[in-house]
Amino acid sequence: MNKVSNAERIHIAIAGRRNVGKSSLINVLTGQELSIVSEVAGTTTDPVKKAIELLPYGPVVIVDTAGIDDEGELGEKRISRTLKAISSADFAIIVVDAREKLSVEEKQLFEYLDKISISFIVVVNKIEFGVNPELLSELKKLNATHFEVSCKEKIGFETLKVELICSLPQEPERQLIGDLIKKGDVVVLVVPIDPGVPKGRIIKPQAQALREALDENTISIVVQHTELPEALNSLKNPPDL
Ligand SMILES: Nc1nc2c(ncn2[C@@H]2O[C@H](COP(=O)(O)OP(=O)(O)OP(=O)(O)O)[C@@H](O)[C@H]2O)c(=O)[nH]1
Ligand SMILES: [Mg+2]
Repeated sequence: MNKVSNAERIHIAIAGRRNVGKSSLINVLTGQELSIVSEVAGTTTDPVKKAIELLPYGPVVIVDTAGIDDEGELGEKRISRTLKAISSADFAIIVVDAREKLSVEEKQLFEYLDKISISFIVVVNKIEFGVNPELLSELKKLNATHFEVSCKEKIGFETLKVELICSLPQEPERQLIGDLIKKGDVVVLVVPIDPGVPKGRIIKPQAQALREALDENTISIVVQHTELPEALNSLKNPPDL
């Protein structure tokens, strides 16, 4: 029930110029050394996907990408892969260096995201050196929501996480059984009562399945597995589900 395939997870692309701290941000956000970090510009060369649990939101895929200011023929190929990874994501985090103004590539990236209608937030990283006021006024002009952090000093992450989760697209709730049943079907729901579940409660997927069975106007019989044989024997015909 908890297994969610990568294709079903929300994809969050992390993009920006080389060396701004994209891979560092992923490591701090996840609390794991998932991505290689180094002072050499161009460390991440290809989009790297990592399936993670972004608590309390749930399962997501984070996509680390190569810098949007990469150079040379190979650099151009990397940029086009980065843009492809961004365009197939559901949301983007654009990382910028707190000391610098926006570069041409960054401005073009914001335009690109607007054009392809991908929501994003801006993370201003390396704030322990101070924040460039011109950068802030540029971001304000662009109406870009930004958060100030230091991946090195691990500053600003509580707010960033909360706001990131609020900004993510909400997944439409997937149906558990609703698309398997129709009006008038006889449905037997076997609901095991786990000793860990508090008295008077049933767990969320069980409640959701029951609700879907009722919404579809089925004839639902709810039993524990111990009463299942008796329930089946009491039916004239085998149940539809
Ligand atoms: N001072 C400081 N350095 C940082 C911070 N975040 C990252 N760095 C350093 O910046 C350098 C680049 O970090 P990465 O996370 O590899 O940057 P990146 O954007 O993934 O770089 P590429 O993969 O090369 O595009 C490393 O030396 C990091 O240690 C920060 O908040 N403050
Ligand atoms: Mg990197």
